[in-house]
Amino acid sequence: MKSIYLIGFMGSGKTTIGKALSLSLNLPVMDSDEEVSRLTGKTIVEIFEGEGEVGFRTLETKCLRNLPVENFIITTGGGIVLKEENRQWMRENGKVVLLDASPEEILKRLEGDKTRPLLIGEKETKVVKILSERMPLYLDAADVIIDTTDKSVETIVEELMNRL
Ligand code: SKM
Repeated sequence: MKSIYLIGFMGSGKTTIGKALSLSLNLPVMDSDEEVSRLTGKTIVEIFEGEGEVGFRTLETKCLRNLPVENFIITTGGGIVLKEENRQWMRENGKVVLLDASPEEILKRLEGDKTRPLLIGEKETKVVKILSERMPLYLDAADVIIDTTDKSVETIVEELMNRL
């Protein structure tokens, strides 16, 4: 089967759902952020500090194209949809699932998380702003949309499996 790309904002649950889905479907999972780190030997924070967001996006696009397009679950960086070529790549090569969550839920899940360079400072304002700017791009890429707000991991995975 074609790979399943999980997309969504930081804190939308891609990593957690990716692992649970991997067990349910018996498919391995890979993560685009982890691939970027593996390729460069640097953390995402270090890449943002050294090469800026533009440098990171170039590496992210390169890594996306090297991830398997069959029989894998691919969890993606929250901004992977910013590039039209990435949205197109995922649409053409896999099944794209958007994990949606309200800004309130996202803020709750990201409490104390210091690994997100784009959210340094006024986190609340930034989440609302970036999420609303990106929503059209997430919707453009997605084949399936799952609202994760106030749902258990089991419920989300069950819903997702029914809609694949
Ligand atoms: O890919 C990382 C990075 O921190 C950028 C990002 C974003 O733009 O939403 C999300 C993270 O997964």
